[in-house]
Amino acid sequence: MRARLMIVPLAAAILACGGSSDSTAPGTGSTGGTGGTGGTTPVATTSVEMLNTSFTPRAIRVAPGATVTWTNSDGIAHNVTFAAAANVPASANFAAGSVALQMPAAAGTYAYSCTLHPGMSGTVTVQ
Ligand SMILES: [Cu+2]
Repeated sequence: MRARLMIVPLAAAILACGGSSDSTAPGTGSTGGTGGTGGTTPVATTSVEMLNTSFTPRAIRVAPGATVTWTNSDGIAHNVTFAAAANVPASANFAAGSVALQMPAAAGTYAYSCTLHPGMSGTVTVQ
């Protein structure tokens, strides 16, 4: 009985070692994922085009408080709606022309989307 009880902790220790080396591998994987995000390096611009139901460029980088202009080239209605934390008022739906919105003064990456089209999203990085 006691001998078995001693074997169990040993087995657990071995499993723990295996587990920790396994968790290292996913960590490396997620680092690769970060590299993938790096693939969408924010573009320094204050102009975003709405085309083919997507924002182009999808990720932009602006100065604090900058005014960003979204131009709809799609011929169908879109909008620009930031997450509430950004404290940027949502645009109306518009099918042509453009809308200009002032970005937050606080540094950060702010996600926004078109609420009419799931998956139509972008980010503004203020820095
Ligand atoms: Cu849309």
